[in-house]
Amino acid sequence: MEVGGKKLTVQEAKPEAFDGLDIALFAAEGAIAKALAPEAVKRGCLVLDKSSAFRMDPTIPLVVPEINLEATRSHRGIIASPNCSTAIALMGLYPLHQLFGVKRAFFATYQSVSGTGADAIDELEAQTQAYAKGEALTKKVYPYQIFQNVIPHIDSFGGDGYTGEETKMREESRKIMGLPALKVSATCVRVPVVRAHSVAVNAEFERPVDLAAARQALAAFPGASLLDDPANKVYPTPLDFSRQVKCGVGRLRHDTALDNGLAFWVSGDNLWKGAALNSIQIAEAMIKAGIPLKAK
Ligand code: 11C
Repeated sequence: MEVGGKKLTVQEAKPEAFDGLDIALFAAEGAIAKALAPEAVKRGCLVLDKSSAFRMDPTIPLVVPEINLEATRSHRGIIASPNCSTAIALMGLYPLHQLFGVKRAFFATYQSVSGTGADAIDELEAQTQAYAKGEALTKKVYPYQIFQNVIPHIDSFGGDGYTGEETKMREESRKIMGLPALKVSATCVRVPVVRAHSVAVNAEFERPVDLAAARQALAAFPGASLLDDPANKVYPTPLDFSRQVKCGVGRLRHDTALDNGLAFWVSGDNLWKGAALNSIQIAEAMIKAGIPLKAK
């Protein structure tokens, strides 16, 4: 394969392919991660895994480096990276939690089709082309047409009526922020956007929210860019935050339905901060902090 002007050799990921490696970035399905990560660990390799296979295992750190890098110190060879919508939402919520102490949070997501995969990008493109040509629209990936539509259904439904994606947002936020009793309720929605997820967050805090202090904290947080000047139409959008390292946060205002509440909006690249970039940032931050890559 040629990547960035360099020729790279692609090998099948067999157990012995991990011999002699320091770090492996896994971006495969859970079943593949479960089969191959222990093989890589056996060979002395640190696995940074993007799948959901290990995230809720209490012996495995689930890490966003701007939030809980310290959790990597206890790793036993595998470190999990969160679901994209969780990582993106927390780039707004965590710095505000540091300041005011979060008590409860409501998330409403606007998730791009690239979160589903390449087939879903093709489906949105094909439906757009068919509409432009006046042809019939077909669907395979989603249960409903995604072009000119939104679908309030991501992952499968659980017995409590929440989808897997909504449950991940609750459980992963609790684990990453170290707040096991945090009250979280999410509604996850697929929208006809190719790349970058957005999240509308309404959060209640222990202490009164000062908008100027909130803006200052977000502007100083390494994972966030503050874009918050609605009078001049300045707020983040998924198009502007595609292929961006930081997530955009804006539309800050007091929440009128919650005590000490704040409403805000976050957009971030689900394929970067929501996926491989977070794993790379974990490795970089560990090396910078002198945290051993080798399991104890
Ligand atoms: C989506 N967030 O947008 C999902 C994709 O647990 O890593 C990633 C699923 C995960 O459909």
